[in-house]
Amino acid sequence: MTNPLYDALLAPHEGSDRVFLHLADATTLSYAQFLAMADRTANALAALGVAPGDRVAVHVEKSPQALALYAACLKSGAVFLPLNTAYTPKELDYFVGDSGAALFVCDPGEAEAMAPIAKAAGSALKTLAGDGSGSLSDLVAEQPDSFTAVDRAEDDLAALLYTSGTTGRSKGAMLTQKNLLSNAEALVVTWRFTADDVLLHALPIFHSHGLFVATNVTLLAGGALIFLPRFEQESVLAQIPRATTMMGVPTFYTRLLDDARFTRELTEHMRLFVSGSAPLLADTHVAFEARTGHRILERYGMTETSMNTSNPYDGDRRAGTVGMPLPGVEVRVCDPEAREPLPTGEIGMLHVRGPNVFKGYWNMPEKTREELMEDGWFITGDLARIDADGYVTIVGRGKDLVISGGYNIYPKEIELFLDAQPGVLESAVIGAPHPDFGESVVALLVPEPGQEIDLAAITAAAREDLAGFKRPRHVEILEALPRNTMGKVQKAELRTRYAGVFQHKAG
Ligand code: MCA
Ligand code: AMP
Repeated sequence: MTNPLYDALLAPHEGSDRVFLHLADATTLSYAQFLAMADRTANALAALGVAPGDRVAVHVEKSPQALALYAACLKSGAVFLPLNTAYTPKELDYFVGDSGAALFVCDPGEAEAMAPIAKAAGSALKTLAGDGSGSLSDLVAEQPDSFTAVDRAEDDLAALLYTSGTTGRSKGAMLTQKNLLSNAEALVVTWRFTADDVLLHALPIFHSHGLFVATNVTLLAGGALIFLPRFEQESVLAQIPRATTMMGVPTFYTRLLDDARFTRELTEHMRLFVSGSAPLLADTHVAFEARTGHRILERYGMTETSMNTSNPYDGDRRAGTVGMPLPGVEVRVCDPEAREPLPTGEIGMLHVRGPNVFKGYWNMPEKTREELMEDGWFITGDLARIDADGYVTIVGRGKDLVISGGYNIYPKEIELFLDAQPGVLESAVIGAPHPDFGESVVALLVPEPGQEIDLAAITAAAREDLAGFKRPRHVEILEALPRNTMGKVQKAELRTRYAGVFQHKAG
């Protein structure tokens, strides 16, 4: 028996003195040091009673120790469940409870607030800070630095990643060993990653992009990461000279373009810039090439599928498209209702099939059946066109989704929150173009007859209940929402009406 992810991503580097992590404080961690840290962490998980298949929920700052916790889960067969650091206790309560996590690791500063959540879910609670300290680290420090990898089958779960849902309830995407490994393999080949690569890593590690795409690809290739705690302009500019590749959401690239220090000279040595998680405007693609001489390679993925398509490494990286299916991945465009393939070039619902497609939603068999068809095709919710030469263009979304700085926000979740506020009869939430985040959230509120809406109170309540990136950045009170003859709120009209709301507004 084997453990496919451990065997491919970690085992080849056991004992290696090569640098795996370049840290912001100019220190480094070799593969051997990192893997010893992972082994001690795996022993700590075992000491806490975490068994293969158990979920480990993780709400911590980005750090080598947090990454070692991921590696420890892979090696010990636990299911890694990373959570956005912006989530509030109210949001976390659902994820920890729904997943039935055996262990919940949080920041020491929030341990008190998290204790009741862990207790209600029956999870052990340990802490880990961004500087690597905490009660988990204390336990890890006492452990031996060798751990025998636990056997895993291809179909066993490696990770559970929650994605927000159209109904307002988040769904846990079950990702298997095979899902993650097949995707890393496809990306290493497609993007030509080697042991010589040094990837500038400024993404969070609680999402597919920073965790699986950037990290798994680097591990599989045996390269190194410049592991920054977050995207921060100064440190990114300072580190670019040491990197060969960078991965980011479009906001990273528009911010860099806004800085005169981001020049052709600074980036001349770079091999590759990859963009994804949100649409890269064709204008940004063009401006980036004009400034640096590099054509950003745009790819397209989802939490449920990891990466699906990519522009070619050699060949035409076409602005505004997301390229062709990765090796082993099939895509088709179908009629949204009939679910039958449409002729080439027509716009319809994009379906994806392949070893990358997840196993289903955690404890949601009906949702799984709705979106993952029996013959393996997954209905992405994205509207697309496939040209005769195979290039896929995402033209819009069939799902009511806002993507802000690479984070997904489902309007329904915000509407449910707003509707429950005193004085609010109903609400509509839409995304409007935003110069920094691509899109940001606009909320339109209708008061109960004869009542006043207290916007300050709603803002305060939003701070309690909603992660910062979900909070509306523009709120207006309307007498009524525009509706069609069927009584349905006309969001398209609202989107047109509020399209310019952030264009001249900072923040
Ligand atoms: C932070 N804020 C945001 C966002 N991020 N508001 C809207 N959208 C955002 N994305 C708010 C905070 O709540 C705070 O508000 C204020 O901005 C400053 O926070 P700070 O943390 O300093 O912000 P930042 O450092 O400027 O962060 C922006 C960022 C970050 C660098 C673009 O959001 C980021 O790293 N995004 C990457 C997301 C990502 O990795 N997505 C991949 C998903 P206040 O002041 O009110 O408190 S995986 C995926 O989509 C699929 C699989 C795929 O294809 O990759
Ligand atoms: P997530 O829930 O984070 O997995 O977000 C996945 C969604 O992000 C997809 O369904 C798309 O709507 C969007 N997305 C990811 N990459 C791209 C891209 N390159 N262009 C357009 N949309 C993208």
